[in-house]
Formats: sequence, structure tokens, C-alpha cells
Amino acid sequence: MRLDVVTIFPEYLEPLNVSLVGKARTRGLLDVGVHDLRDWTHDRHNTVDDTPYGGGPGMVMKTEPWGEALDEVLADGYEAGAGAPALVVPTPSGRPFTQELAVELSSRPWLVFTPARYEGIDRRVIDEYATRMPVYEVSIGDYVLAGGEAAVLVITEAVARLLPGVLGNAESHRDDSFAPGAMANLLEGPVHTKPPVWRGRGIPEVLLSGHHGKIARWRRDEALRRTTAHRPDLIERTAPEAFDKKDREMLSILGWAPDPEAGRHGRFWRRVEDVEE
Ligand code: 6GU
Repeated sequence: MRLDVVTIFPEYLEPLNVSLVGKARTRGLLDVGVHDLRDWTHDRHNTVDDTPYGGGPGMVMKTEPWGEALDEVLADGYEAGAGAPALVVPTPSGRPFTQELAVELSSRPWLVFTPARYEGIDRRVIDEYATRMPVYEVSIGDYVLAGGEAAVLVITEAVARLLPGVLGNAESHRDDSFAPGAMANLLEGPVHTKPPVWRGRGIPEVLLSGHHGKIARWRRDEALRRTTAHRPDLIERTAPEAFDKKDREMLSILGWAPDPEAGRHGRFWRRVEDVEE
């Protein structure tokens, strides 16, 4: 896979040299280009922004540097035979970045990222490139960052670990917490390693039992415990068939009960205090 990033802060993308993504690069699984948007400015001050039409606070990134930069980066990739490009535009007004979208992006041969600063990029730039290639406007969560560079790092890491050969075990993605198409998406429970006692704290007995069935059940119960506590929405959107008898027992212990109107609202379990008699 080829990745290009056009930014006014190329040094912000240094982490792409490190750890999983860095290793994928040195192993030739990932070809990354980071480009300074200001290389495509022609004035003394390397201006990339201007005041917004219609007024209002902040500045807007100008069309011309982005147009020239993207034309050149795209021409270079085409020459190198990178495959069909897609533009990834990080923006708080984008669609939510999910594991499902990470999987979709990981199947593309070439991603070009356009992280913006200020109030964003002149809309005409995105509209222009959308006539030539798929454009993904993506948000990484419900909060506002000062710029899109950190989002590029987030998206890149989520995508890179899905590429063939990057992680050791190809099977493992299927069991990711948010793997698309899973019966239920549950958060992972706790994990432990040696020593067996640390500051007086031991390991749950069952993990030392060697009983694989009991261990799997314990992990599932812990996942249910954690998910009800931190992400009740994941329980509520799970189809009832995804919960077996033991799951239902655990959910009941955790204070969850079948929704009396199950089926009509597509949610099966709800917290007992929400249930009306
Ligand atoms: Cl992708 N960019 C910015 N600036 N803020 C964000 C974001 C992206 N995702 C969430 N907040």
C-alpha cells in the first residue's frame, strides 16, 4: 500500500517512522510519502490560508497550494504505478472512523491524506478531486483537534495493522473488539502475565486452571462486564441471538434484563432500572 500525506507540519508525521507502521515501511509493505504543503506556495511568506468568504472567525486553507500539491503527488504515484488513489480528508465534520472503515481503507492500494489546520480547506478542492477519485471525509471522534495530523496517525495505525503480513497472525483481526460482521462487538476484558503475585495481588484462579472452556467463559463474562459498564450502547445494538444462555445469566447478574418490547425496537437487553413495569 502507498500512503501520501500533504501537511504544513511534516514533522508531526515523524511517528510514521516508528513501531508497527515504521516496521511495515522498512519491510516494504508500506510506501509512505510526507509532503510539505508550503513547497507548493510561490509567495515570500509561503501563504496557505486566507480569510473566509462570508466572514466569521479563523482562516481557510487556500485552493491553489492544495491543487498544485495534489496534482503533483497524484502524478508521481500514477508514474510509480501505485494503483487507484483515494483521498482521505480528516475533518471533525466527516463520517465516524470505525473498524469497518479501517477494513475498507486497508483494501485500497493508495491513500492520499490531506490534514488541514485552521477552519479547514476551501470546499472546492474536495469537490474537484471527488470528480476523479473516491473521497473519504473522516472524523476520529466527537471532539475538536487543532488539526488533522493526529487523525492521520490514528487512521494510518488502524489501517496498517490490517495489511497482510504486518501483524504476525492473520487470523487475529477477526477477533478484534470492533471487527465488522461479528455477532457481537464486546470490549476485551482484563489480561495478566507473570509474576503470579504482584504487591499482594494474584491472578484469577481460573486462568491458572488450564481448563480452556472455563477460561473462555470467564473471558466472555469479563467482556460482558466491561461492555455493560463502558459501552452499554454495544449491548443494546446486539441482536438477541448473539447471547447464549450463559451470556444471559451474566447480563442478568449485571443488572440487565430482556427488553419487554424486544423485536420492535431491535434491542433486546436494557438495564433493569430502565425497565418499566
Ligand atoms: Cl479528523 N480533525 C480535527 N481537526 N478534529 C477532529 C477530527 C479530525 N476528528 C475528530 N476531531
